[in-house]
Amino acid sequence: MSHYIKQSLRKYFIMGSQNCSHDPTEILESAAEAGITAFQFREKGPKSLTGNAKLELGKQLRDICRKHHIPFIVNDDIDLVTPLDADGIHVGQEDQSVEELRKMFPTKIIGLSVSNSYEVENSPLQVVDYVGAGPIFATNTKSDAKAPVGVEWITTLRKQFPDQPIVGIGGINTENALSVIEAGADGVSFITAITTANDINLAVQRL
Ligand code: TZP
Ligand code: MG
Repeated sequence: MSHYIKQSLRKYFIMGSQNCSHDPTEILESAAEAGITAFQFREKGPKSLTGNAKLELGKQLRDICRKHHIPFIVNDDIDLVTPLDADGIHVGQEDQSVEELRKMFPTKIIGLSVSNSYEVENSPLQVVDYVGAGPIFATNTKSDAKAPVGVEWITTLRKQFPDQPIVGIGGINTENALSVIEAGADGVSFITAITTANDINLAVQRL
């Protein structure tokens, strides 16, 4: 399981329609063709879809992931996990407890964001499949993002948890992705590195 998770975290693309200047299904299709290894549906914040429109977009994006054999993870929306038959769910520190989630979804992938040692000490990491560590670099994508923690946060986590699947998040692009991997992450996750790329194929290759 852990080996499969680590491989899936390698190039982990996250987005919702609010991040896209054109059709999100086209963007995901291009990214999947180019070789992303996982996708997270994060439909939230200003200009995001709600209700049935959100569900319908989720289904389309899920089908693209299925076609390309990559895990489809939903962000926060516990209510979407079953209707979308998602492969997993990613939550932050302020969301539903991961112990509760594990009871609800015994076999799904569960990811948890951790930004500092306090959060790590107070999180039951044994029930999660991977941690998202960040924001590593400054980002404008998430309005309530915490201060950047740098690749040192990856180094710290890797020392403390030699076998834990870890993915970096926040401000990761084609120029700095390697530094995140070199610090010990299993992979990188990113929104704007793809949604604003002129050439999605090239951006995924470089990442
Ligand atoms: N969580 C921490 S930073 C972030 C999220 C969802 C946004 C990442 O977006 P980008 O565009 O890759 O910096
Ligand atoms: Mg959240």
